[in-house]
Amino acid sequence: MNKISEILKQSINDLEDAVSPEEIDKIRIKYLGKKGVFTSELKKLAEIPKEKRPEFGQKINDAKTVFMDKLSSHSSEIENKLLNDKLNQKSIDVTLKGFRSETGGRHPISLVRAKIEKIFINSGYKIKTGPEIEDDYHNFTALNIPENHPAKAMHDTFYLGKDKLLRTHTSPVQIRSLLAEGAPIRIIAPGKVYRCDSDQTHTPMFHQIEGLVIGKDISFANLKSVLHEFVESFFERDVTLRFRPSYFPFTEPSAEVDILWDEEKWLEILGCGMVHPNVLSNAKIDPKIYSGYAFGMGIERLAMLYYGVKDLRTFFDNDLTFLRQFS
Ligand code: 2U9
Repeated sequence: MNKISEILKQSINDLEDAVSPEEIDKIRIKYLGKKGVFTSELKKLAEIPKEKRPEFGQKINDAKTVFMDKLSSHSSEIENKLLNDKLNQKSIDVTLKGFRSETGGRHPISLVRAKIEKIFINSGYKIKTGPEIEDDYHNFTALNIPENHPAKAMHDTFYLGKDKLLRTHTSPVQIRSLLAEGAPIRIIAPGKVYRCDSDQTHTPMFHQIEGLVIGKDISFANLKSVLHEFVESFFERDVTLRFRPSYFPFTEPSAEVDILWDEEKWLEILGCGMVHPNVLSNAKIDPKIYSGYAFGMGIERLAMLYYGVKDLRTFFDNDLTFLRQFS
């Protein structure tokens, strides 16, 4: 029994002399390891008379508990001391400059979209948005593009199942606005559109802005002046426009608009026309009372001209070296 008290005393002394976690660990192994002092004492239980075993066993276990408590408290003390020493040695200079996280910039397509929106907002247009997943009626039928019409095939539609598709233009937004609000109306509809088409000049997703004005006595002359005004505000200079007769199922007459670039070549930038009477009727507007014009443009196309970007696909590569030029 006395020997156990001696061992405990010695083990506590050993712990008190220890100054590092490594030394603490050595002491733990010395006393509690497989061949450790307490372990060996427990093994000796078998050699002593049976009646004395419980008392002796209890004594060893009590001693072990005291030792382990001390080991744990002394170990924490050492770790705290080491941490405090470290903190005192390496004081923190709170006056040093911090690291500022880099801020991003807006994507060129967003910048051009905002620029176009601003021009039309200043002219009294309201912005309208709508779902990118549409149905056949709002994307085609209401726009005078009936079933089996070749224009429908032209649109390279992504179908999502029965009567669900990714809109091929933002025109369904205007149909929904007309049905909800009626005439007169003056709106622009910007947003993503989808066509199953991919090459150097086409991406499966791109951005459009379409405009729609319906009122009494709205004429093609109004359309021409609004678009001229818009193009000059956008490019911030005088621009020569050319209206070329064209065909869209939803407008009649229809035209494509070219601008004179570098005083030498004509570049197509948008399409437009007077809203087809069938489209007005489908949107519950009386074509005998109201008329209107509509136009549509691809934002990527305008962004390429505005910034001098040669390849459409660079807008979708997410290459930061390219994108940083616009922020
Ligand atoms: C309603 C009535 C008429 C929208 C129009 C165009 C002409 C047009 C193209 C430009 C380049 C699409 O992005 S592009 O490929 N768009 O030429 N869009 S008129 O006409 C409408 C829309 C809605 C109710």
